[in-house]
Amino acid sequence: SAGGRVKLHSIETAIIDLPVARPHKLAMAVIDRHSQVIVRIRSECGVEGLGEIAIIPHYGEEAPGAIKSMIDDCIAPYLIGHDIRRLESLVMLMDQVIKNNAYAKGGIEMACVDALARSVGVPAYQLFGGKVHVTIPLLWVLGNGVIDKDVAEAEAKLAEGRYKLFLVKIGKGDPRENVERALAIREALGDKARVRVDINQGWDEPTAKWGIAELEAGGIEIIEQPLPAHDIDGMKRLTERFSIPIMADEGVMTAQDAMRIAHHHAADAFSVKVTKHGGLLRTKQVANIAHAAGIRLFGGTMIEGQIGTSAYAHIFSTMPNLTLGAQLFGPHLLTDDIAPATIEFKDHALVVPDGPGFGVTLDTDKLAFYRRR
Ligand code: MUC
Ligand code: MG
Repeated sequence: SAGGRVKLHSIETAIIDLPVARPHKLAMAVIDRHSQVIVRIRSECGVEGLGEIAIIPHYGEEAPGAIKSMIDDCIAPYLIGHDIRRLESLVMLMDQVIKNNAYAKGGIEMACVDALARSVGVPAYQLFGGKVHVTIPLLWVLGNGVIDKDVAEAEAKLAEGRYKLFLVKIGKGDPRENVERALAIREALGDKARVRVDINQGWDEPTAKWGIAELEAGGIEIIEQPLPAHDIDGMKRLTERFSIPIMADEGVMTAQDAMRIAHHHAADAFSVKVTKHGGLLRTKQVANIAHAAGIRLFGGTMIEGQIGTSAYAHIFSTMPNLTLGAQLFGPHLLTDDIAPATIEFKDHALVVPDGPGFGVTLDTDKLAFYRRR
C-alpha cells in the first residue's frame, strides 16, 4: 500500500487551445478554439492525477490566465504535502486560502480524485457511492445559429445514431426570431427527436412569460435559465406558472444557491457541472440537495474533452435523480484532444467509463503541441 505517502508533491498547470468541428455560437460567445486549463498532480509516491477546466469565454467570472495564476500562485503553495486521501479536508483548506474561485479549486480537486482513485485501483465513481447509471443519454447542442444548418446537423447526428436529443441556444438577439428558430427546428425534426432550449439568462420576465408559452405550445420539452442568475423570485413565478420544466444553470453554482432555489421552489431541474460547483464533492453536494428537494438533474458541460468528460460522467453516474441526460458532447465537438479517445458512446448514450480513476491517459506530445505559450 501507499502507506502515509499519498502526499501532494506537485501541482502543474498548462493552458491549451483545442480545435472545434465548427464555430459554436452561444449567447455570450462564438467558440472557434476551445480553451482549457489542464491540472497535473503527483503524489510523493509517484501517483499521478489529471484535472481539466474548460472555459466558455464571457460565460462567467473566469478566464484561463486568471485560473492558471490562481492555482499556481495562490492555491497550490498551500496544498503541497497535504494527504490527498483527506479530500474533504483539502477542499476545506482551499476554501480557507481563498473565497469562491470554484473553477480553479474544482480542477485541483478533480486531479486529486483521479490520483486517489488510481492509488487504490478503483473507478472514481467508487469514491462517491458507486454508479447507479451504466450509460447516460446524450444531448447535442445545436450552435450554428441558422435554422437550415441546425436542422441538417441534427439530421446527420440522428443518422449516425449518436444523438436524438437536441438543445437550441436562443438567448442572443431578438426573442421572437429566437423562439421561431427553436420551433422551426422542433417542427422539422418531428417525432424523431426531442428539443430543449437554453436562454442563458437572456430574457426578462415579461419576455419569458410570452416566450415560454410559445415554446411549450410548440412542443419544446425543457426551458433552461430564462432569467438572470440572481432572479430567484422571477424563476419561482415561472416555475409555478408553467408545467413545462424550468431548469436553473447559471443560477445554481453553490450548495447555498441550491438550498435557496429548493426552498423557494424556483426551478424544477438543475444543470450540474463539476467546474462551476468547484469539484466532484461539491457537485455531489448540490445533487444531494436537489435529490432531497425533488429537483431533477441534467448533466451539464463547459465543453470538456476526454479528461473532463470522464470526470463529469463518473460523478453524474452516482446521482439517482440525474434523469434528464447529459450534454457531454465535447468529445464530438472538439476535433483533437491531449488524451487519446477512450470514452465510449453507444445507443445515443455515453458509457460511463470504468477507470481506474477517470481512466484517461495524457498524450504529452499533444499537450506540448496545443499548449499556449
Ligand atoms: C450552458 O449554459 O449550458 C454548454 C454547452 C454549450 O453549448 O453551452 C454550454 C453552457
Ligand atoms: Mg446552460
